[in-house]
Amino acid sequence: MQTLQGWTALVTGASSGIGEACALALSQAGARLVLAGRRSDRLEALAAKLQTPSHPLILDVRSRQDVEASLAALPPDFANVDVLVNNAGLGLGLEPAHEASLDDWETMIDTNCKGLVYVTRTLLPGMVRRNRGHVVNLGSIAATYPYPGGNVYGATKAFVHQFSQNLKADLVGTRVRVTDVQPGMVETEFSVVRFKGDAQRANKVYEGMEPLTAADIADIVLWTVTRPAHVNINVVEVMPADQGFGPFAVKRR
Ligand code: NDP
Ligand code: 8X3
Repeated sequence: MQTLQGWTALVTGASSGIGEACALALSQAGARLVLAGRRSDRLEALAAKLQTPSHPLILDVRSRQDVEASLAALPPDFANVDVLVNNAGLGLGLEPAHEASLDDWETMIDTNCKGLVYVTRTLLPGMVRRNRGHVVNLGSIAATYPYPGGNVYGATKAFVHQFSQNLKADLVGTRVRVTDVQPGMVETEFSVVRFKGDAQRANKVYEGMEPLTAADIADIVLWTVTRPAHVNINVVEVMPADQGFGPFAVKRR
């Protein structure tokens, strides 16, 4: 296992859920942290809990200009990012495609695809120049397995998967690694966001079953990052024991 002492990690969406858990785990392993997200109070509270130095970065990943400017202006101690956890993302709605909100679709594409690409493209040259780095992307089982209402959310995560594979293709021969972590159900604020603040509906998603926790996913992210430098974990797909696959739908008349 590699130690992360002397490494700098940047986690997008560190203000909640999987991102927050990843920041905690990477800090416990010795990395200094850039904590990116829109809710500054959450980032400040997390920074106070970490055992290593950290830098809260108020950032909406959908703004290419802000991404480029704020990453270029990172303080010297945090400027050489070795580990990028592209975690910021969301699902919005579960309506069928012909009823779903086009605004929601656009927000998911802007965040999950374009935001992830902006941050990656901005930080990647430094990783290649230093010949050291790891990009961990938060994909989803929704990239592979379709479900009703998953329409654009699943498609954004399929983008994340193919982008991860193609990054790996471009980075062969460098010591910059790429991993796509694809979780199933994880109990975070994900469903509250998906259902626009309807906590009752969100709670029902996890009722009567044991979902994954954000710490379960952080454990996997940390595992991928701490493999020896010559080992690249391409994809990790993980589900709760209580989740499975649906049968094909058949409409009988
Ligand atoms: P949460 O809603 O708990 O966390 C999402 C994080 O993303 C928040 O910290 C939020 O921060 C941040 N975020 C959202 N939009 C933006 C934006 N425009 N700019 C910057 N940050 C943003 O959900 P999870 O922790 O569950 O989700 C994290 C990732 O994991 C997502 O990519 C999600 O798709 C993926 N995932 C989640 C699963 C689950 O079942 N929970 C399963 C599979 C994948 P803030 O609002 O402060 O900006
Ligand atoms: C989130 C998991 O199954 O709700 O990516 O799409 S799921």
